[in-house]
Amino acid sequence: MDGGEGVVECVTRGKKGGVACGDQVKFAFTSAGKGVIEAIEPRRNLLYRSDEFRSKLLAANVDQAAIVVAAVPAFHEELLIRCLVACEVADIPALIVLNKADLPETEALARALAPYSGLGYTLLRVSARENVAALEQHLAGHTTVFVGASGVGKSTLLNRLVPDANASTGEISLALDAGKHTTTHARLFRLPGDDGALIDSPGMQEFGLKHLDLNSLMASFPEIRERRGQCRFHNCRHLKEPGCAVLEAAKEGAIQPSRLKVYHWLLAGLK
Ligand SMILES: Nc1nc2c(ncn2[C@@H]2O[C@H](COP(=O)(O)OP(=O)(O)OP(=O)(O)O)[C@@H](O)[C@H]2O)c(=O)[nH]1
Ligand SMILES: [Mg+2]
Ligand SMILES: [Zn+2]
Repeated sequence: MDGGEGVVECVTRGKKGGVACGDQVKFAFTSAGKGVIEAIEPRRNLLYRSDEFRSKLLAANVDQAAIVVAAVPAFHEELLIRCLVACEVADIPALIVLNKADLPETEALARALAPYSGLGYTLLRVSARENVAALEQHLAGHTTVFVGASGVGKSTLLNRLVPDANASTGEISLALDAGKHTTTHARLFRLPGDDGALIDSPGMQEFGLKHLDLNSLMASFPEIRERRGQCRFHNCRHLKEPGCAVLEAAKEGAIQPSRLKVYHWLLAGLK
C-alpha cells in the first residue's frame, strides 16, 4: 500500500485470479476498505502444487519453506519428499521442522529423518507446546511459508511465534489418524518487531507435481543431482539401466531406498 498500513479487501477482475499469498499487487480502491487487484508484480518465486486439471498456489516471494512434519498423525515420507521436490523446483530453500518433540513417538521419527541432514537440508526439532527456539532463529528477517500435512501443528507453531495471530488450530481425528484440515487458506503474518513474516497454509494430503519434467525431477534429488554424469549412459534415468551410478549407490546403502522409490514413482508419473 502507498504510504499506509491497513487492510483492503480486494477482489480480482474477471477470471484472472491466480493471486498467491505473498504476492505484491497493484490495486485500485472501489470504496472505503475495498478494492480490485489490477496487477500482480513479477514474482521472485512461486511455490505451488498441481494435478492434471489445475494448480494450487501456496505462496509467492518467500525466502524459505519450513516443511513441518510430526510423528502424530502418522508420518508419510512421500509427502515430505514431494514438498521438498516442489521447493527445489521453485528454487526455495527448505527447512524440515520436526514438531511435537514432546511426544515419545518423535524419537523414532527423528532417527528416520536423520539422513535428510546428510542431503543438505536443515533439520530442526521443536515442540509448539514447549519450545520453538531452534526454529525461531531461522525465521528472523525472512519470509517463511509453513507447509505440510494437516494436523502436524503449523498453526500452533504460528500462534506460538506470532502471539497475536489467533489462528485456529484443530484436534486430530483419531479414527482417520489425520488432521481435520482446520486452516482453509494461506495467510501471511508479520513476526514480532516486523522482523520477517510467516505464511500459514492449509495442510495437504497429497502434493501433485504435474508441473515436473524429467530434468527438474532429477535435479530435485540432491543424491541424484550429485551423481550427474557418473552413469554409463548420458541419458540414464536411473530406473534399471546397466552401469547406473544411482542404482549402484542405492545398492551400497548410500542412497535411502525410500527416497529412490518415490523418485521412481515420480518418474513414472511424468507426462
Ligand atoms: N503434543 C503436541 N501437540 C501439538 C503440537 N503442536 C500442535 N499440536 C496439536 O496438533 C493438533 C493440530 O494442530 P494444528 O496447529 O491445528 O495443525 P495444522 O498443521 O495447522 O493443521 P491444518 O490447519 O489442518 O493443516 C492440535 O491438537 C495441536 O494442539 C506439539 O508440539 N506437541
Ligand atoms: Mg492450520
Ligand atoms: Zn543412472
